Amino acid sequence: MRKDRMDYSRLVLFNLFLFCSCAASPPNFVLLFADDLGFGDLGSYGHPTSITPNLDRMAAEGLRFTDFYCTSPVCSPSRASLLTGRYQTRSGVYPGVFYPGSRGGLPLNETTIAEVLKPLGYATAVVGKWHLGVGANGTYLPTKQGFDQYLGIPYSHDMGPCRNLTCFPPNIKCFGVCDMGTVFVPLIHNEDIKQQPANFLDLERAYSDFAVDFITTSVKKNQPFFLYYPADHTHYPQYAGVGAAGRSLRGPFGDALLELDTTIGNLLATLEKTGVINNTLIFFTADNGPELMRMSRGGNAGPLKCGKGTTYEGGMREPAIAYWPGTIKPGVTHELASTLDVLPTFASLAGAKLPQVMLDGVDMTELLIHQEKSKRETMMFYPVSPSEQYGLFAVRMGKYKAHFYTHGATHSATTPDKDCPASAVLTAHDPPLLFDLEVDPSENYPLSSKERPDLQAVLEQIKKSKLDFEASMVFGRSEISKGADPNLAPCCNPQCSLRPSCCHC
Ligand code: CSN
Ligand code: MG
Repeated sequence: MRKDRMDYSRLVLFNLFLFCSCAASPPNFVLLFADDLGFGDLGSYGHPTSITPNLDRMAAEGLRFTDFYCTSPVCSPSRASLLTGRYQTRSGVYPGVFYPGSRGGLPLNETTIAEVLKPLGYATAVVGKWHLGVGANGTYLPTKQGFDQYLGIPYSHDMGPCRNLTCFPPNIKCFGVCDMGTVFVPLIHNEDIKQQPANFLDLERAYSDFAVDFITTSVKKNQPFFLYYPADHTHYPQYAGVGAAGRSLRGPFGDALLELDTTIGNLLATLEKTGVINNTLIFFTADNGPELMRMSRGGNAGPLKCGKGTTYEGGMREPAIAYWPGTIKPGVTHELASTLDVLPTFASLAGAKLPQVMLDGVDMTELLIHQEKSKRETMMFYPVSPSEQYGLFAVRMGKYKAHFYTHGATHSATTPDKDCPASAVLTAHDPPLLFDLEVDPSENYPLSSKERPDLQAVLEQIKKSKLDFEASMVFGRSEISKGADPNLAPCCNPQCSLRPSCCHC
């Protein structure tokens, strides 16, 4: 009797062992984040002359979102929300964006996706444009925020002299002007400046090689991995190396986008070659809408109104694709989703603990894998410079969006729409401007509750949701208002005497 029991417990142990060794290892994550890319910029989102075969294949074979939002119409706040699952107002990454000598950064007590995954043994790396601060002695670099490795530029590549930025044909100066009064844009490896100025014509190849090496090494070590690739492309001034320069029909923007798509192709090929493609979720989206002020050289919001800098749809609705062969079925979803939802989704898929803070994101797992309804009911729109005084500029609930304030932006100037440029001054709307985005995604035709008495209830519900949300919002101390100190701008030659130009190695 006693012996039988022993055997039985042995059998249980043996089965447990079998189960554990057979169960799939936690999935890998590749998070692709384009810069200043509009809703209408990908081939798969309708652009007639963009060349994006790899993203288009991901869109065709994965889940393509039509109603996916970032949280800010500019860069740094949008990135803070992506990595923390929290509106930028909580973390303090506002107003506007970080600059080369910025004193602040994404606060170190915020928990990033990398920090969520680290306790489970993930290898973590970021390659590309960080833009969440550098600070004194690299206080805010990615290696201080849960990433094992980093290769990239610390902020936008127009935040430095463009002198070394050449476009097609090679050795022609890029169109436009950049920030001349600061240091050359450095290429940083982990915490060290590797090049200053960064060699832009070779940068995408360096990124691709670094990312391919990171994937290959992680697979060899049998380690699950998280690769975050916030691309410099397609931010102004658009550039491309020799492989892509002059190859698109769309000029420098098309070339930059083609170069980004080519890197994505390299990553897909590496995931296939190393045999992990079926255990990897690849998620693509972008940080904010197109910079319409660059005219035909900028991005395209497709059917959406205005672009970067505004809380109209063009500023914050983005292409988004979830690709995971064998797990995510091909399709298109019109469900509401956001960059805020990436952290809870990755955490859920990995079996990781959520940070014990107020999160604004919801888990998209059921939506991705079982085509269930999104748990997200609302999307809140903060402007470039959020304030407690004005609060939310707009709220989307279901198919309706209500604008409480509208404001044009320099970044969205030059189109025929008079609501987009900065000359469209800050305007309060009471009653709010209400649109049905299912029938009017372009926000052309405000609905009137005089003609449609049924809408009164919708407006009341939206107002209540706004009040509840704002009551729950505790503004974090503003990191960007800490200002900038030119001596904090990254310099490869720190003792040199003629800053910023002597920061050249
Ligand atoms: S952003 O672009 O960093 O991608 O948002 O390169 O808001 O004043 C935005 N801005 C320079 C920029 C300035 C940028 C601003
Ligand atoms: Mg941007």
